[in-house]
Amino acid sequence: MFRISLFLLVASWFSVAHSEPVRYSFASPVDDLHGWQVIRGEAGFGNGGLGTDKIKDDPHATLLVRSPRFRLEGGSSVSLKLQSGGGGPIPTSSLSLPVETVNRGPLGVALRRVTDDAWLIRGRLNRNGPEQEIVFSNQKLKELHNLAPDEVYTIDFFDAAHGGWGHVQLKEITLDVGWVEALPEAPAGFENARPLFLGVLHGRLAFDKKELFATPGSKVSLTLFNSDEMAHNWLICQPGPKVADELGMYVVENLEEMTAADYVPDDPRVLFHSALVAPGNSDTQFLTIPEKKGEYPFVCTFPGHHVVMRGILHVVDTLPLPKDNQVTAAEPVNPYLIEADQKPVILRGPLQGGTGGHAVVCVGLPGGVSYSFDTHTCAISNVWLAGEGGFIDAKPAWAGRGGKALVIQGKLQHQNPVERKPGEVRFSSYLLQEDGTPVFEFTSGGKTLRVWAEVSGEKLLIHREQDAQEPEVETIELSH
Ligand SMILES: [Cu+2]
Repeated sequence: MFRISLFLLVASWFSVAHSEPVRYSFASPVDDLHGWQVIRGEAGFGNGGLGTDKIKDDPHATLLVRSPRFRLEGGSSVSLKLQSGGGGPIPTSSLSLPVETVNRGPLGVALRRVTDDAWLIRGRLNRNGPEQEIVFSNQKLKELHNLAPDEVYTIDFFDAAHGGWGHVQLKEITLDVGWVEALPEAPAGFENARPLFLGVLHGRLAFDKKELFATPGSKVSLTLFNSDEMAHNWLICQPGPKVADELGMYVVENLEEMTAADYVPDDPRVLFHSALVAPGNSDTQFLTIPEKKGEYPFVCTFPGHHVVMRGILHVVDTLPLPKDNQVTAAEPVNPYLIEADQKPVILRGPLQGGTGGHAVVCVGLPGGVSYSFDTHTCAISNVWLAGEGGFIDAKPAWAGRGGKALVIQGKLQHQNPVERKPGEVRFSSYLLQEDGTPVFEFTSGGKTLRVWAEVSGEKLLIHREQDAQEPEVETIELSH
């Protein structure tokens, strides 16, 4: 009979934990938070996704939006699509997020451990502009799951920036995780209790945390998830170096009495306690933290566990920033896709795609028009429109050992078939005009020539000037 009821508990737990990947689309005009919560600021839908509703670059209250709670499983995955501003460095905890935006403040997403607000994986756009995908490393998620299988997380999306590109939109997120069932309904007065979670390290007689923190007199909920193979509980005790040991020993020495009492001694030093939590089950208690600051031991009193299965609840005036060395930043899928967002970008190197070459200068203009100048033939060799991910993929050239060619991204509009004989022309240099675009200078038969390109409506005008005479102009039609 006992075996059967235990099985049912396990079954109910895991039926909740396992689910299909969930894809949240925040693309406007859907205008639906899908159960996410606005923690700070004002959320709005515009510009193709979830963000602030203010005039985007102006100062505003920091926006913080939070996903429902989940646990990681062995094969969990998280991917997000963001667009617009890249923002500044992201702090290691949501507790450090400014209340009001700052110039070039943080914008982005993070994996938040609920109990201490640590942002363990953080992600942001690596450039301003169109949609980019950010994927949290599956390896990192797996490591976190192995470290603490019962741990509870949220995804946080935030905008704490103003100034140029001081806004961001969350367009879509796909989460393949184990959803955490809702906590029991809070009793009156505990509606805003801060949720704390304890889990168990499998087979190691240890909680997944040695420390918890709370402020004097605050309301918290404390949930014990137990995915271990044996039962556990927690007692929070009066401060004192021997209290946890003495309560634990009392249980061991009075087993018959204590088994009937779920291993909770009737002792005034026990301030709070959980139920006895069977494998695969959970228990939530709502607590009012004592007014007196101090170090309150928490301990499992299942017979014998108290020797090692314990920690400290610190009652302190200010919640500390989480101590953690596991924080990582999420890389956008390909950070080497180069884009010109605010001013022209110039890259030199061998080029692949179109009329390739070994010594090429590539120019990407804001708006997507891109071209290359081949320094051997001294001609504009390719004209193309940047694609979704930018105008050049620099990964082969820059990643790893690098040294390979830059790769044209997007739609080729024009290739220059001109082939000059070696020695016919000699490249000198390029000079930058006021708008940041280059003028290429070279010599041929003792004469100085210049070439530059200019966008005019749906056309690219290529100017060729010889010895400061009136330039001739070639027009290349651009089709999107
Ligand atoms: Cu235990």
